[in-house]
Amino acid sequence: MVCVWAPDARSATAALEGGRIVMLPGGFALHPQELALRDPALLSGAKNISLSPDRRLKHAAGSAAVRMRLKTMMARFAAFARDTVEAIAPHYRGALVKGRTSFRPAEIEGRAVSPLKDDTRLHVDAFPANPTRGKRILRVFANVHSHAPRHWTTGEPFADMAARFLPDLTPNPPILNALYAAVGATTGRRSPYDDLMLGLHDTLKRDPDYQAQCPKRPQTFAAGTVWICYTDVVLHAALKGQHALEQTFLLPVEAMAEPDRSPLRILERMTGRRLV
Ligand SMILES: O=C(O)CCC(=O)C(=O)O
Ligand SMILES: [Fe+2]
Repeated sequence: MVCVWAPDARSATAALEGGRIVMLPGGFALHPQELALRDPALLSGAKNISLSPDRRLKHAAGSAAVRMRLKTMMARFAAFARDTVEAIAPHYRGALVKGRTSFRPAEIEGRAVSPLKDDTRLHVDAFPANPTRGKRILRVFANVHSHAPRHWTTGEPFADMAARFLPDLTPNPPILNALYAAVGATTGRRSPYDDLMLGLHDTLKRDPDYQAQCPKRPQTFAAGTVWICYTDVVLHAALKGQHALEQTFLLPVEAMAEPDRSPLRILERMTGRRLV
């Protein structure tokens, strides 16, 4: 079973750390004045509108009033997401580092994107320009469509996938990662962990045989539902759907209930070396 419905606190933390998706029947709804924001015309030059933790809105078109409404809606979702994670996984209280909030008003299906940006291909998340240096990527999603579900597929367990692809990957020479940081191509220096995670992300998306033949399971998120998972271990592809909100949190591995289940520790065991 990949999805778990509204578990109690101990089991939610264990489910998330075990690579499951925790689903909640609701809890976040748009306000009446926000309904009209569900409009792909508000996107400007990107697939998502984003709000940074320091409250800068990016990739949003529209008047100052519309942009203010977007900001208010996204900030409200960010607060909801934190309250929700802290309620279902109290173990993480005080340790969650807030990342970006995103609003996704475009239909996924049929969108033209380059292979590496194509989230309809199964992948684990890794941020090319924002290395996490081992921190977990925990994401909260809400389907705010009036009625249509959002469709994902999920794949095999992380360790099975990593066992298949890790032998072909080598971390960058440290000098290259230092250079990326020095020229501002990355925020902070990439670690070997970041190299391997991005390597897995890219290798998966570029491998049509794996995409076609790997184990897959459909996941449907009905309009109104909220779901939470560690997208650095859950192999996922978003196939179809429109109008979602998403909040990213980073969590230090030491703040997990079971740090050994982190991709950092899994990859360190598999490679026999320290990766951060
Ligand atoms: O938009 C979605 O439903 C998920 C897309 C995705 O793969 C991601 O945000 O990491
Ligand atoms: Fe993803």
